[in-house]
Amino acid sequence: MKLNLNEHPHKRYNILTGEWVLVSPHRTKRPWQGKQEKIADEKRPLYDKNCYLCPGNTRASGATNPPYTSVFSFVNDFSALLEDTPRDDFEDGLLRARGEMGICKVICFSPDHSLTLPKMEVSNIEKVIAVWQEEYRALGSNPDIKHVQIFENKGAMMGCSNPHPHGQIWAQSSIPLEVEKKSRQQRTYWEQNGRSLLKDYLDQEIKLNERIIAQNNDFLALVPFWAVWPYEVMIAPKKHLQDISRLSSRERRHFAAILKEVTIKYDNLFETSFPYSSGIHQAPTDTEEHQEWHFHMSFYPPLLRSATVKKFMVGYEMFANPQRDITAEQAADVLRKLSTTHYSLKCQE
Ligand code: H2U
Repeated sequence: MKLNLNEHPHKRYNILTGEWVLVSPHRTKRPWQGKQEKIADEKRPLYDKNCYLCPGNTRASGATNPPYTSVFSFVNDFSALLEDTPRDDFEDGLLRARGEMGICKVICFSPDHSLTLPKMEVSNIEKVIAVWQEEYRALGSNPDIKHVQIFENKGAMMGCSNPHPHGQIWAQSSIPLEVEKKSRQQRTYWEQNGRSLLKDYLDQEIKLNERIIAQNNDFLALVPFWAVWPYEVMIAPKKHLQDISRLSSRERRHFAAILKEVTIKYDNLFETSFPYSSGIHQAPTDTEEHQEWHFHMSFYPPLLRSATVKKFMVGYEMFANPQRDITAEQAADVLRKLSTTHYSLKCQE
């Protein structure tokens, strides 16, 4: 019998991390008697006097937000990493620790409390990307900062503490685990082939056209071959760019456009404000050149079957290995076919 990736249990290799995911396509045939319901979207006002992130409001720390009219970034009042931190090593027998310094920021995407990325104008998403670029440059130019992690937790299901559209940046004095794995894999490929690992992968995906869900002149959005989360998506530039600071204004516009397109498709999937954690992986900001790095943005959404039924990463996933049932190709097919008009605007089409 020959291995059929649509039928037989198999493992897929993640070229970026060097890890494997177990895929069980035959399990999608099992009966499901769980919940299927939709949840009504909460209608949010443009301004909420109780929101810590709305313009002009007082935050939990007592600081007051300016009456901002575009993107607004500030140092997190409850930062997980602090600038003024000893960076000594601690050793006691088998116990080891090390001081870690860093800077954490909150980025409000818009003054409008009711918005989310899929509902924002492309021109305003461009402004968010411009702030990500500035922050990456500014934080990364600090000689103590070796890595700048930009991310968004969207939805209460993902631990987001406030529905006001916002993301975070954690910049720190060492390279974190996920980034270190991707650095190693990309560096090895660069040294062996003199080419970018992710660029070669994207070129192969363009040829195969099985997992691509959206594209424009400068960007691709696809469900990676090795996706772990049911509707995981990666957005990456078609050109080899190490980090977001290198985007031209045209590329930034196309990045904003594809971000809107992907997040609209996500909302349309279960006709709900789709929860996810998204993050940008890009070249570390240590003193190395990092030619091997190809920046990309990944979306890890938990929902599986409806607005309320999520994939649980428990049991086998916790103790052994990540696992998925629907294949990356099935997920890509569903996402590709979804409308690029937000479901809330359907009756206005
Ligand atoms: P999350 O929704 O992803 O948790 O991000 C919100 C961040 O905003 C969170 O890290 C910070 C929290 O510490 N925050 C402030 O800095 N000031 C506040 O007044 C409220 C929340």
